[in-house]
Amino acid sequence: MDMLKQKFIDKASALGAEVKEILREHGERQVDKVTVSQVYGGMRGIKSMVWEPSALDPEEGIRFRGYAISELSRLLPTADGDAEPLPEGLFWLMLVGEVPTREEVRWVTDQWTRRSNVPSYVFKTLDAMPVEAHPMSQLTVAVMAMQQTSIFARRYAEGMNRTEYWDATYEDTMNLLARLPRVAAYIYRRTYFKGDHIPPDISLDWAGNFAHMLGISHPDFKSLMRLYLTIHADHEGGNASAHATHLVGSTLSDAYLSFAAGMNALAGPLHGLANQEVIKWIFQMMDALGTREPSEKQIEDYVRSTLSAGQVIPGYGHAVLRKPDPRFMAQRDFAERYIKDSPIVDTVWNIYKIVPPILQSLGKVSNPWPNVDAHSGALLVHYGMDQYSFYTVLFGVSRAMGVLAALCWSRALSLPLERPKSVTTAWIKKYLAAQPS
Ligand code: CMX
Repeated sequence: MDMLKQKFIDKASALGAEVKEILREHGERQVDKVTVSQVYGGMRGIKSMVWEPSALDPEEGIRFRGYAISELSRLLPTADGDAEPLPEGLFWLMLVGEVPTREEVRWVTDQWTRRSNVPSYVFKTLDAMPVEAHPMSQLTVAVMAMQQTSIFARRYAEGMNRTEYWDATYEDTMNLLARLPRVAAYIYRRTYFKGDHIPPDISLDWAGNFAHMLGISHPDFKSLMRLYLTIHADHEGGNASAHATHLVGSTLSDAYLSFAAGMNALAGPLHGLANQEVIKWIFQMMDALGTREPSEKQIEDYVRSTLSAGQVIPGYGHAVLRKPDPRFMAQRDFAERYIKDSPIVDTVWNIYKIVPPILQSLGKVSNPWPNVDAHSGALLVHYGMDQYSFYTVLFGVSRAMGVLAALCWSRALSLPLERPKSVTTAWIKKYLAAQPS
């Protein structure tokens, strides 16, 4: 058994025993009360699932196994000569709850390199699609094509014992994570560069090799990819892509089927697609104003016209966060360290000054602050990646680490089929009528 797998099952066995005990002693105790607004309102705040890799605090933002993003930058191993954390280290941390050593991170890089071969029929499947197909649709199709190679699906069909589900899920997770950069880079190059593909460089780390295969040659772009793939990896379990992965996984669908479901959720404009919408909106504003350097007054007028047209300001607001997203701040910090004089970055910073008070003044927006998507596109544009319809694929490659680490935990803890109860409005009315007001 490999060392990460061994470490994972040791931790999972210990936590599994603890959970059994918690359920035996406290199973009937109440965690929370549910309100009628929550029943109608997208289940906001209802505590109804466990998710080990990360937890989200409305004020402080995301913590991966208790560590804030600022701490990860200090604690996780980096590539030689780089300051940004290696995403492989975050995956290790999310899976087993320990900050890995340099050697352990190197081991993950090596594993993912060894497992990165993508069957040629997957590329042929992609080539059968029109290049105009949205890159997120292409990603889901490629993941579904790879499902044919699922170790979980094969072993399940052969009659696998349920005590081995976690093992097969771990194998699928490692293989899928290893292959995703290759698949995503293939989609990028076929969609925007007439299929002029760049072979992998196996001397590089996971994110560095991804940057290389995308074909963006600026050396800082590798650093950006390392940071980008780290900070987008997980946002606890209730967000739509994580929850969709979890829900589908709860039927014992394998990692490929489950992750593809999560990616379909990420492709929605209220979720991950917001990262493309932000830059699309900024480009539209610049075109409408006829300048690449809009003034604060011009931005303010454009924000108001967007709201009057009944549209949201993409990249602002959040279902849980109530402060500026630390992932936005981490990208701002990256821009401060690496980028001088970029009109697109300056515009993003000006939007950050202007949008929150306007949203606040509407009196209905729960969180007027920027989320992760408000900044990411500007960094990509700066390094020459202005094909914004690809941006959500980058988010998806990163998000795979969190949702698949969580899927390993679901299998190891034998979490059951997810099946919440729905009610009709007639039931709500009857229930309310029977309650003292
Ligand atoms: N611009 C304009 N109006 C906004 C807004 C924004 N950025 N954010 C919220 N509102 C509005 C909502 O549309 C809602 O209006 P109605 O009551 O008229 O329907 C009202 O404010 C209350 O919504 P909320 O409680 O503040 O926010 P929700 O939890 O319902 O939704 C989110 C959260 C992210 C969908 C919402 O803020 C939004 O649409 N933001 C823009 C899209 C975006 O950036 N999404 C990415 C989120 C991060 C990610 O998943 O990647």
